[in-house]
Amino acid sequence: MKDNISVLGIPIDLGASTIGTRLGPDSIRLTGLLEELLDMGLDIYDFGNIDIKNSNKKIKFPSNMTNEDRLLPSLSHINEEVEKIYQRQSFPLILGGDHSLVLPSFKAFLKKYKNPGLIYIDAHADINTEKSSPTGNVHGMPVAALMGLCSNKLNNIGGSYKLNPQNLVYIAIRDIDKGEELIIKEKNIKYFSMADVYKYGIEEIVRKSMVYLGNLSSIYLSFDIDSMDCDIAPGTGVPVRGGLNYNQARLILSLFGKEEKIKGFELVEVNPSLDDKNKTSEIAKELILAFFGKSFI
Ligand code: EXY
Ligand code: MN
Ligand code: MN
Ligand code: MN
Repeated sequence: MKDNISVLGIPIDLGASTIGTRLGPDSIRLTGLLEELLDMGLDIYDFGNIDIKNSNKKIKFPSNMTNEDRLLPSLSHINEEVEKIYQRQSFPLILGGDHSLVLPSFKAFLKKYKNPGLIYIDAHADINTEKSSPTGNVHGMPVAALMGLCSNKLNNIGGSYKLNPQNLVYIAIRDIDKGEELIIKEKNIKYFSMADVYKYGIEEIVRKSMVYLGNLSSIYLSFDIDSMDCDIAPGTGVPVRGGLNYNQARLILSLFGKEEKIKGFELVEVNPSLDDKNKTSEIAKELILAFFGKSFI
C-alpha cells in the first residue's frame, strides 16, 4: 500500500505557541518532495492543503485553550478532510502544521481501524489537559484529548472514539511537564527516552515498539520534527536539545516505513519562519523519502 500515497497538507498554527507552522506544508512541498516520490516510482495523489483560518494573535480563553474560537472548528474541519483521503485505497501522508492536528487526524484513523496503535516520536508527550497545561497551547494536549482526558469539547472532536493508553508508544521524549508525568505513570504508558535510544540503538527501539504493539494490526506514526536535536533541525516552535540526530531520525523512519502494520504517517511542527535557510524542511523531505524506502546509500 505504501506505493500509492495520498498527500494532504494541514497548514495550521492555532495550536502552537508561535505562528509559522502554517507554512510547513508548502515549505516541505517546495523542496521537491512529491517529485522525488514520483521519481521513486510511487503513485501520488495530492489532495493539496486544507483551508485553515489561522490567526496572527494568540488569544487566551478561560478554558485555557489558546485561540479556542478558531481552533475547535478548524480541528473538526481537519477531521472531515482527513476522512476524505481515507476513502481512497492508499497510504495517507500528512504534512503539518502544529501537532494539535493529530487529534482530528488520528480520530479518522480510529474510526477506520479497530483498536489501532499510535507511535509518537516527539520531544514532548503532548498529554496535558486544559487543567494541567502551563501554556494553554493545544498542541501540548492532543494525546490527552485522544484518551478522553480533556474537556468534552476537545475530547469529542471527530467523534467519541478513544485511544487505548496501552496502544501508545512514545519515542525520544525528554521535555515533560509535571502533570504529564503523572498521567504517563498512572496510565502506565510505554515510552523510550533518549537514554533508551542510546542504550538500545534505533533498530532495537523499533523492534521493541513493534513487539509491544504486536497484537494490533493497524498503527499510525506521528513524527514531530522537534524529536530531533534542535541544533540539527532548528525550524520548530518548541525546540529541545539532546534529540535524535540526522542518521538516527532517518534510520528510525526507514525502519518503521518497512512495517506493513503502519498504515498512516504524519510529519508535523516544521516552522519555516524559525528555520535556518530551509534546513529543517529539507531534512523533513529526506525523512519522508526514507520512510517511503529511499535507500541510504
Ligand atoms: N508541554 C508544553 C506545553 O504543553 O505547552 C510544550 C508542548 C509542546 C508541544 C509540541 C508539539 O510537541
Ligand atoms: Mn468542513
Ligand atoms: Mn508534538
Ligand atoms: Mn514536540
